[in-house]
This record gives sequence, C-alpha cells and structure tokens, in this order.
Amino acid sequence: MQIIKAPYILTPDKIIKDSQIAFEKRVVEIGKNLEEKYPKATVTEYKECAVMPGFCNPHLHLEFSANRATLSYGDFLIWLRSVIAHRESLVPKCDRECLQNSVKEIIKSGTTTIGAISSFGEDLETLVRAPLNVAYFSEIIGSNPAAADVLYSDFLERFYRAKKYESERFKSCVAVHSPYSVHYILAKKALEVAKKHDALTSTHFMESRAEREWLDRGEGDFKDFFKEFLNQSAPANRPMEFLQLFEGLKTLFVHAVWANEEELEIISRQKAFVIHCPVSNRLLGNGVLDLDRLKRFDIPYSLATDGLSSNYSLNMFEELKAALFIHPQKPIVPFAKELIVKSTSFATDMGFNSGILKEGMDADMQVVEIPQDLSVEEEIYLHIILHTTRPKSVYLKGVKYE
Ligand code: MCF
Ligand code: FE
Repeated sequence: MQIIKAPYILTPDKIIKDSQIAFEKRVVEIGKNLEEKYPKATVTEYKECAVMPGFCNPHLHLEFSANRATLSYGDFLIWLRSVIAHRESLVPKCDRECLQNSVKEIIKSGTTTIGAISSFGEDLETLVRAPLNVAYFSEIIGSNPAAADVLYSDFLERFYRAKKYESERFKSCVAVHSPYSVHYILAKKALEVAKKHDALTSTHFMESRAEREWLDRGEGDFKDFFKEFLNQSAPANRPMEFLQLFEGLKTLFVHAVWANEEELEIISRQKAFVIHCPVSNRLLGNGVLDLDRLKRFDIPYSLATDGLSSNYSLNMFEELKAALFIHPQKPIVPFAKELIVKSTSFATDMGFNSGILKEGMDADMQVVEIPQDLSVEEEIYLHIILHTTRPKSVYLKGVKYE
C-alpha cells in the first residue's frame, strides 16, 4: 500500500483539499488520516502539488513518429500528397527505438491511456509491452474494389494478431480510415468484425473542406487527387450511408470539423464521440471545430493530439493550451476545467477502469505542480494548463514511472 499526501486532489471534477489517496494497483481510499488506518503504507508527500488522473489521448499515429519537418503543412491535400510521397521512407524511419521513445514521452507528459491508430502493425509489440492503457486500432484503408480482398485479409491478420494480446489494459479495436478512402463494402466488412467482438471503432470523419466537397458533389481538391492516383472519378461513400455502418457500435469520430447537422444528428443518436484535434486541424488548414454546436446536439467530445504526422508534440498539456487559445469565445475558467475533466475521464468512456480517482479505479495518476500564489481555487484547472509542461510524477496502476 502507498499513500500520497497533497494539498489538492482533482477527481477530476471535484477539488479535494489537504487530503490523501491510498492505493495499490487500484485506489483504495481518498480521505484524511489514512496513515493511521494503513500504518504499513509507504507515504509520499507532494508539497504545492495536485494529484489528478493521467490523460487519455484517444487518437494518435505512433508509426508516423519520425516526422518532424518531412510532411508539408497548411493545406489538407498538400499534406496528403506529402504523406504519399514520403510514407515509404517515413514509417520505417520510426524503428523500435523511435516507437519506444515516443511512448516514453507520452507517459512522461502525463498520459496513461491512448487510442493508437495502427496502419501497418509495426507498433504492436511496443504497445503490448508498454505500461499504459492502449486501445489499439488496426486501420483499414483502400477505395479500389480490385484490391479489397487483399486489404481485408491484411486487416484481419493485424486485428486478430492484436487480439491475442488483449488484457485489461490492451484492447484490439477497429479503425476505418475515412469515408473518402475506404470502399463501402470494405468498411462494412471491417465493422462487422468490430460488432462481432464488441470492439471500439474509430474513423477520420469530415476533417477537411475538400472531403466535404468531394463526398457531397464529387468536386473540389480531391477530384484531381483521385483521378491522378487511383483513376477514380466518384466518391467511395455517401456520408449518411457511411455513418449508418457504425450503428450499434461505440465510435470515435475524429475531427468532424466539416460535419453537417444531419450527420451530427446521427452521431448523437449513436451515442458516439467526437475527437477534437485542434493542433492537427490548424496545421492541415482544416479550420476550427464548433464545440457549441456539438453541445447543442448533445455529443460528447474529448481532445487528442493526432500523430506527429500532423503535430509537433504528443504532450496533452500542449494540446490543452492550444485548445484554450483556439476557442477564444469560450469563458476561460469553466472551459479550462471542461478540458481537463474530459481529457482525463475519457479513459472511462473508452472502457478502461481508469480516468477518475475514486475507490476501485486503477491508480493511473499524475502529480502536477501548483503555483504557490493560487488565490481562487476554481481557477486551479486553468493554471494547471498554463503552467505545466510536464507533470512531476506519473503513476501507472500504482507504480511510479521512472
Ligand atoms: O489524422 C491525420 C489526418 N487525417 C488522416 N490521416 C492521418 C492523420 N495522421 C496520420 N494519418 C494517416 C492515416 O492513418 O495517414 C494515412 C493513413 O494511414 C493517410 S492516407 C494516405
Ligand atoms: Fe489521425
């Protein structure tokens, strides 16, 4: 048994002052005078700190972690063309050591749960061995029906290979890349596999203006792209039919910046989630997600970094800062709290016993420093976002990460 004493414990939505948390692999109790109750426990006191759950980063692409400045930013199609031009050299450049360093950086920056989109299965061993919670999304992609059988069997092989490693902290999940890049039948078959295994699903949905124009009218920047690369003249899906494929599943719709009201209605009815990646959206020229519109449709959202293919960092503190500044109309104090609450407790929404500090939940926690001069208690969430670049310590299932 261990006990941490700290001036603040954020559960995350409640602020508990001058208290203690007793834990083994799981949280045993939060309260005062726990040392007397558990005299054999090892006690650590953190002065001027807050204990809170680790972050959940539900959408990243670890295999693209070698990118710093290879890929072009500013416009979605320019970026996509640069991915295609460099993919074959960029992905192998992130070898085992690069993957492990990325995971280390993710944990050191306070993240204890991730949703990893795996395009090739190269990151499987690293993520199976890593000590954090992983929703491992094997990705299916391909709009050419002639290649569908090969792509589907390759997807199945990766999904079932990951399935062998399932545990309470590792789940094999399904990612359908997007409505413009996956043939309807291929998407349908992959999602039937997800249904059969009750697996979480994820898809990039309505990320760019180009995607909107192409799927609605077969026009825009994607028109030349599909002609050039795939000799394809019509979109692979109608957005509403694509969305209906996710009926009965638990889905993370990533980006959704350009989703229309009809589509949000379906996402809401499916009790699905929207994953907001503000830095990625900015770098790829995709605009800003309207969070108030999501609220009107009663759609829950959470924050993610996306991969280093469209971000300079996998640190959630950076993403939270960006979110604060990219939504200037949001009242900053309650919005800062909303950002911290969502990006920690989302681990629970993803089906892990993590993301909230209470009895019985896994002790996946981070300890962050609190400015000594904090005068208004409710502003603690804002000051954590503003003043933290890295937590002081991170605990995974009760074990301190060194
Ligand atoms: O989320 C970003 C932007 N949107 C789409 N895809 C990706 C992102 N970051 C990496 N990707 C991957 C995706 O998984 O890049 C490839 C796919 O394998 C793009 S399609 C050639
Ligand atoms: Fe992505």
